[in-house]
Amino acid sequence: MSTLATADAAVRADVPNDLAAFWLPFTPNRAFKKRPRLIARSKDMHYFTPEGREILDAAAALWCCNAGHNRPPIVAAIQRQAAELDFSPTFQFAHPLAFQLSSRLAQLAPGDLDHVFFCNSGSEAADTALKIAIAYHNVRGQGSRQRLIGRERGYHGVGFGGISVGGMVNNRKFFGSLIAGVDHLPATYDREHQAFTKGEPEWGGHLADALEGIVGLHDASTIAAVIVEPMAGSTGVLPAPKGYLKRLREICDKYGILLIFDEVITGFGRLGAPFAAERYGVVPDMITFAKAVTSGTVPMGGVIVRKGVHDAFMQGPELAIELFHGYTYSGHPLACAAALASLDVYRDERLFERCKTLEPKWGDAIMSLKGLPNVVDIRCVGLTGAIDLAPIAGSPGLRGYRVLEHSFHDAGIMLRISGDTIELTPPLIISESQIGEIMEKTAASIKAAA
Ligand code: PXG
Repeated sequence: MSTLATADAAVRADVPNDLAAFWLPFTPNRAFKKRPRLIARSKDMHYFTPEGREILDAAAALWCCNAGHNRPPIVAAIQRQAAELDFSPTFQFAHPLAFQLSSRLAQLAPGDLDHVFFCNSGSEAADTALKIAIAYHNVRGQGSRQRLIGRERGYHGVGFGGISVGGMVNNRKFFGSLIAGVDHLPATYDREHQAFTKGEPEWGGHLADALEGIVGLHDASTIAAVIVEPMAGSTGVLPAPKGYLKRLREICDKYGILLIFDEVITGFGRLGAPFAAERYGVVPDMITFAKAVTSGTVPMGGVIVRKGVHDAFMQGPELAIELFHGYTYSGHPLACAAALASLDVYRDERLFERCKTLEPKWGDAIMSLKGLPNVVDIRCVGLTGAIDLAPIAGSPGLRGYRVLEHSFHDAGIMLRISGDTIELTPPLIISESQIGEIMEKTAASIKAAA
C-alpha cells in the first residue's frame, strides 16, 4: 500500500490516506499508483504538485479551464453563492441565476438556439439531446423516427446513449449491446490526404454524403437525429473538413432529421468563437455544452435548443409536464454562479477573440514539432492541436504513456495523452512565450520517449 507523502496526510491521521480506495477513471490504476502524478494547487496557467513543483497546464485540465485556474472573480462568485443559496431544486421551483444564465447562453448561441436545458456533465448533455430529439418527433406524431446517427471516432461521453452513438471502440466493446437503432457516419480523418494540415482539411467534405446512404437504407421516416462534434476532440483533434458541416445541415434539412453539435469541447472559445457553430456558419438544432461553461470550476452541462424544437413540446394542458427528464442538480446554484462569472471573464478579457488572434502563431508553433522522432502527423485548429506518434511495435499506447510520465515528472508540463497521441489544448489566457514553452517541453518529452 503506497502512502501519500503530503502534510495533509499527517493532519488527517485518523483517515488512512493511501492510494488504494480511489478507483481512477480512464486511468491505468496499477501503473498510476506505482508512480502517482499528484496535483495539489493551481493558479492561472499552472498546477503545483504537493511538493510545490510547478507544472505548466497545456491541457486546460481536461479541455475545461479556458479562463485559467483559480481566477479571483470566479472564485469569489462561487464563495458568495455558497453562502447565499447552497442548493435549490429546479423541479417545480427555481432560482434567479438559472434564468439569468439561460438567457446569457441563448444570447451567446447562434440563430434561434434560444432555450437551455441544464445537466451536470457532457455525458448527460449528450444523452439529454438524444432523448429530446426522439421525444420531439414523438410529440409531433412521428414516433417512428427513433434511429440515431453518430460517427466513427466520435466521443459523446460515457452514458449508454453517448457510447452508442460514439465511435471509440474501447468505450463500446466492453458494454454489451448498447442501445438499438444506431448507425455511424465514417470518420473524417484520412492521414494520406490530410497529414500535417493546419485548420480544416480540404479533403473530406464529401464524407457527409454518407448520410444519404444511411437515409437510403432505413428511410428518413425512421431517423431522429445526427450527432457530431464539429471538431472531434477526444479522438485526437480532427477538425471538420471544409464544407462537411454545411453538407450535413443540408441533408438533415432535406429529410427532417435533427442535427446536434456536441460542443462540450468546442464551446466557449476553443475554436475562436463562442461556439464552433458560429465559426462554421452552420446552425444546428441543438448544441450540447459542459466543461468550459464554468471554466471547469463546478460541474455543469446542458443543451441549447432551437426555438422550434422547444416550442413543439409547449402544447397540451398547461399543468402537464412537457418533458419527463431532468437531474436533481440541473441548474445547480453554485454551477450557475460559476458559469456567469466565467462568461464575464471570457467577455471582459476577450478570450474568444484572443484564441482567434493566437491561432496562426499556435499553428506555426505546433507544426514546428514536425520532424521530431516518431511524429507521424500533427493537426491543429483554434487553440488546440494533436501530435500522433508512431506506436512502439506490439505495444500501442506505451510510447504515449512514456511521454506522459516524462512530461509530468521531468518536463514540468501537463499534457493530455490518448493512446499514442498528444493533445495540446491550453487555457485561452496563454501568453505567446508560454506557447513556446509548451512546444519546448513537449519536444523534450517526445525525444525522451523515442
Ligand atoms: N462530449 C464531448 C465532445 C466530450 O469531449 C463529453 C461529451 C463527456 O463529457 P463528461 O463531462 O461527461 O466527461 C466529452 C468529454 C480527452 C477527454 O482528453 C475528453 C473528454 C473527457 C475526458 C478526456 O480527450 N471529453
